[in-house]
Amino acid sequence: MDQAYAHFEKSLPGGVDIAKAKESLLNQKIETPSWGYADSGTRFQVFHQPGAARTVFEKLDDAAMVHQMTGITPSVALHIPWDEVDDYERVVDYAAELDLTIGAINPNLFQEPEYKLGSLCHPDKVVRRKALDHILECIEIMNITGSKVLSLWLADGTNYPGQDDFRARKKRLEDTLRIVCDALADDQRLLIEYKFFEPAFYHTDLADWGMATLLATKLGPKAQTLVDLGHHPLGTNIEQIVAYLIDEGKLGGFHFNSKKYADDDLTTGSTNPYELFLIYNELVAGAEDLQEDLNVAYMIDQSHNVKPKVAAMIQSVESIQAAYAKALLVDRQALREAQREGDIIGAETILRAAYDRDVTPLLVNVREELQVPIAPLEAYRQSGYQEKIARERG
Ligand code: PSV
Ligand code: MN
Repeated sequence: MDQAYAHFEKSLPGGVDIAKAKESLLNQKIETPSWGYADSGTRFQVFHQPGAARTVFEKLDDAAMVHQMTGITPSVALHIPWDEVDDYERVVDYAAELDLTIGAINPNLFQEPEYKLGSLCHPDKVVRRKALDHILECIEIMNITGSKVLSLWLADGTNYPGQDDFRARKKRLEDTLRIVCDALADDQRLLIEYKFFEPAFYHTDLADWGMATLLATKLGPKAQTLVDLGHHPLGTNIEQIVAYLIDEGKLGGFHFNSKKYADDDLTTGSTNPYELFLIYNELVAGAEDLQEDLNVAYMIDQSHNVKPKVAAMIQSVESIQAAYAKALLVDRQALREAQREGDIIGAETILRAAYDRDVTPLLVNVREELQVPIAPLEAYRQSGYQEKIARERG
């Protein structure tokens, strides 16, 4: 054991079980999104990046690099049809050669001309059927890729008051998603993602966690809620939403990213690391109190419009890992005591002490055990991979 780590362990409060914290970090898994490796932009401009992945295979190559550097990103989410291929077995085999698996399948219900008035909520049943068929096709893909998560973001909404009937749309959505849930195997889950606006600007059919969770509850155990950190109005207390969903057994997964204004899709922890820590604090406390694995799909959902993509992903993984490490170091017993006694300053100080802690020695220790570089981002930047893909992919 090196000196820095020994010193780190000695400085921890008595209530922290460091062996358990280390075990949790060794088992942490974060899924990266195929689309985070490809060119992306805003509605104003897409800035092409030399070396940006052009095919699903190149996206997997990049994801494999992230996994090689971090050791905790073994699966990749696909977006259909962005990642559409004739032969998904080939994708699975290619991923396996890279030590990766295919994770969540994301249907795309927002880029066809027919979806102008919505997809699953569209007033015309022919369009609803098209959207449903696309999801059913995604379930078939899941069956080939071995994916357990169908990740559904519904872009449906209206732009003007009176444009459509809220209740009729709600009913259409419920009816189609029942068919979707029936088509899923018992070990597959539908994760329902909400977002309060965009692309629709008057109303969104699944605007917040309450609507998503109400629907998931009606749909039964195969359906859960997905929390995308960028999908809330400013000032929303996301950690409270997370706590509620854990308590209801409805927290299905995350889309990690960071925002300053709306759905900015910036790299996780870049503008709000304390919020990320507070979210992990609820996850750790929830798992401890319930004494069970919460079975949450931890996924990143970012577009790296200006940052180099692979480096941005590694940077995000490091931020998430650090937030988790800090949350694992909260002295829970002391926190509970402070809460019982109404010691507000004491309780907050306990949280801040964990947040302010330098977890580098712990993460170095974990990375050594995972047999990955002790400083993944730095190692990546020195690896020459970025230059290589820029050269090879043009
Ligand atoms: C929508 O903003 C979203 O968060 C959904 O998860 C999409 O599938 C993803 O971004 C990619 O556009
Ligand atoms: Mn998302």
